[in-house]
Amino acid sequence: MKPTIPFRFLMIIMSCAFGLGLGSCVKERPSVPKDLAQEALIPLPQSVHATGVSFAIDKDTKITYQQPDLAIFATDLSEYLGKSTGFKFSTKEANSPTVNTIHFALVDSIAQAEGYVLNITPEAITLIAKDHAGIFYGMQTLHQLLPAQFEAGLMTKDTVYVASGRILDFPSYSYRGAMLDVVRHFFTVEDVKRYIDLLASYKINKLHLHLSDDQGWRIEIKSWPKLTEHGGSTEVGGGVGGFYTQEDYKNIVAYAQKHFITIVPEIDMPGHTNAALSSYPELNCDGKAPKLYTGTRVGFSTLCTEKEITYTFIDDVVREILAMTPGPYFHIGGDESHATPLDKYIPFINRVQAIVKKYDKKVIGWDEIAHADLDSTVVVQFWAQEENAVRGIKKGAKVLMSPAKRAYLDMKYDSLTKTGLTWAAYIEVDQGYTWSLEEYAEGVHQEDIIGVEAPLWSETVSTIDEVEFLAFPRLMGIAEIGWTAAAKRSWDHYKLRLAKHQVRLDAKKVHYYKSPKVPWNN
Ligand code: TNX
Repeated sequence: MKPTIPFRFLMIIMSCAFGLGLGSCVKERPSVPKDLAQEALIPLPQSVHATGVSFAIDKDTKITYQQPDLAIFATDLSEYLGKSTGFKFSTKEANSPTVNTIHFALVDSIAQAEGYVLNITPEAITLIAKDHAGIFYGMQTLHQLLPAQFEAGLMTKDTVYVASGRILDFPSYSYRGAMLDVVRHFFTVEDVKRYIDLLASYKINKLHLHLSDDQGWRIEIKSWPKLTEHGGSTEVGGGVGGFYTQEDYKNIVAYAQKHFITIVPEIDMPGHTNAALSSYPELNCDGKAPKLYTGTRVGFSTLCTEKEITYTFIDDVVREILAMTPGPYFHIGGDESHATPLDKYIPFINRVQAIVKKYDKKVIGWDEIAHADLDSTVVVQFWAQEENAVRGIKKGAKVLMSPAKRAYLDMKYDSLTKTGLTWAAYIEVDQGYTWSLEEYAEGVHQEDIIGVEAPLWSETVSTIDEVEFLAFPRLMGIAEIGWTAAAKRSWDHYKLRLAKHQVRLDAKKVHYYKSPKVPWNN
């Protein structure tokens, strides 16, 4: 039986009165929100000033933009608002906002890249930024100020109100990333796009794809076709694996670009290379190809660092991938090369760095690469050993923060979590949030750090639902750590905002973990 409205109302009152569940008394978002400071925004903006009234979006609201290259944002917003209201919002170029408009403009007065100012008055909403990314991020904030039904495109057929005030916002760090291991288990182009949609809405701007490992090779290389034909044919547990054709990869890159996300491709070497070694015997020092591997051990494989063919191979792979990669980075892996002696590892990493630089790209590598020669263009991705991060800094490199104990999304939440690993820690939602980049490791200071990245390794993860379960809500906390100044963040405030996001996560059909640490509304 479908409960009638009065019955549902009574139930809510009763569950409040009898204290059934912590969150059950939390008030619904008022239909005419007036206090901008009470809105649950994630990541929290750098500054919010409320003015106590609201802007009404109705059938006469117009969307304008100050120059032609902003037309796309106006069209996107018109479609987004149109889906849920049924109204047709006109869009046109205009110098300044008039009454009942939402207006976009680029200005020189905003200093920070990706920053924006969202000014909401009863007359107009103006979104100004220094660059397109800033307009995009202001738009993500605006989405979070609208009712959650909009996330699902559900009809409201009504005037919609946005609380008035001024949000001045910019990221603390320029690198706010997530990593997906598409090797241990393969994820389709559609899966990756779904992940991109979710990342972008929390202002994450990098997606690092771990494209090769012992268990598979996931990116088509035309000059070495067996890498995917043979090396892409399996995954952990013996499934059929899979790979991205070059067209698939370009498709992912283009989709990411539209969402202001830079793809960072990784080819892990000299270790984590069994799939490549199995595809081409000449890459092995003994000239013999090992069998494909579907287990989860690490550290047993290595490219033959003394053979010239190895460097021809790497040059071909790097060249083909970079020809399709507009972003500035190439990730060379470099982790857990236990089968490569250090005196061979160092010259190997040095040569590989030179190959990447030849194609005018910046090198990123896991923290072990700090043993090699580095310069100020190199980024050391700190995951395990603080002394490697410090070693890298002393050589002039920058650091990307991914401490496994806090930022690894493949770690279980607690002992009851079904998927995931435990080698670094259990990471409950509060554990994943209550740390800061600049205070995590001694000798790693704010000026050394380019940002944060949350890796999700997929040994135990084989569906996008499982990816979402491990990533959400922890990734929202990581997004805030990268965006919002540490001094402005607090778990007590964050957990309330997170609870209010439950309706949005539900609307987006995200398979998130209902952590007992969060006072969810239902
Ligand atoms: C360590 S983190 C690895 C990966 C595993 C991961 C599992 C890193 C650079 N290497 O090969 O998948 O642990 O959590």
